[in-house]
Amino acid sequence: MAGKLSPSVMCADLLNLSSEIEKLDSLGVEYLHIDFMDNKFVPNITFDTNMVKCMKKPMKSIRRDIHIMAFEPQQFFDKMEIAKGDMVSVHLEACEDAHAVLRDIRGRGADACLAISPDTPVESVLEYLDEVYAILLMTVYPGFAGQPMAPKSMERLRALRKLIDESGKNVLIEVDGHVSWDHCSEMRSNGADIFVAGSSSVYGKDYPLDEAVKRFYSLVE
Ligand code: S6P
Ligand code: MG
Repeated sequence: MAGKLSPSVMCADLLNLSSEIEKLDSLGVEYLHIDFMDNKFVPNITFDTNMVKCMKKPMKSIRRDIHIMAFEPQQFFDKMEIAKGDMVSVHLEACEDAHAVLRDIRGRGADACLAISPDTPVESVLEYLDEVYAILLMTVYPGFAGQPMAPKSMERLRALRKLIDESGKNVLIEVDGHVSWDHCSEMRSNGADIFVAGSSSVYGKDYPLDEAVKRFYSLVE
């Protein structure tokens, strides 16, 4: 399977959100990465649940990749109108009963994913591998765009890929945080499948969006 792209909408031109989404859609990008924050689990706020819901409107083929950085994330699912076609990540560190939360996501027909922050051991996802579509491996500390990569991120990615492969389960790995032009190919060869692209790649100043997207795909084939 070729690498899939999930541009981080918090890095896009927020005053022209609809056309930003339409542009990605017409370029054939698989996912739109939507960071939702509660100002408790992480010290920041981005979009409210209504905005997360509204982002569905301009979408044709592109799908929502909703990354929920919030305690007890299931309280937001109804308002976001989570449904078939969505991919939804919740943080292991933020759920009292992650099994139940993942079940809730799957029950809505969406792809359920578990996110882990840089200080959470990769082995902690083992007991969830039967229940998830992907593991979202944070390669920065959640909360902000534009950060440097967290230490040991590449080693953690390799270790996670090995654990998943040895388990025999078909689980994808999504990487999120400083997935830069310099790092994305190495992440691909270390086992990442879905790439969250933000200010350090497609939303940087180096290339117009269409060129940036093409360049990204060529680096993560
Ligand atoms: C961080 C968030 C990420 C960022 C992304 C931005 O809390 O989960 O999805 O939006 O990391 O990309 P970059 O290239 O600026 O790190
Ligand atoms: Mg994110």
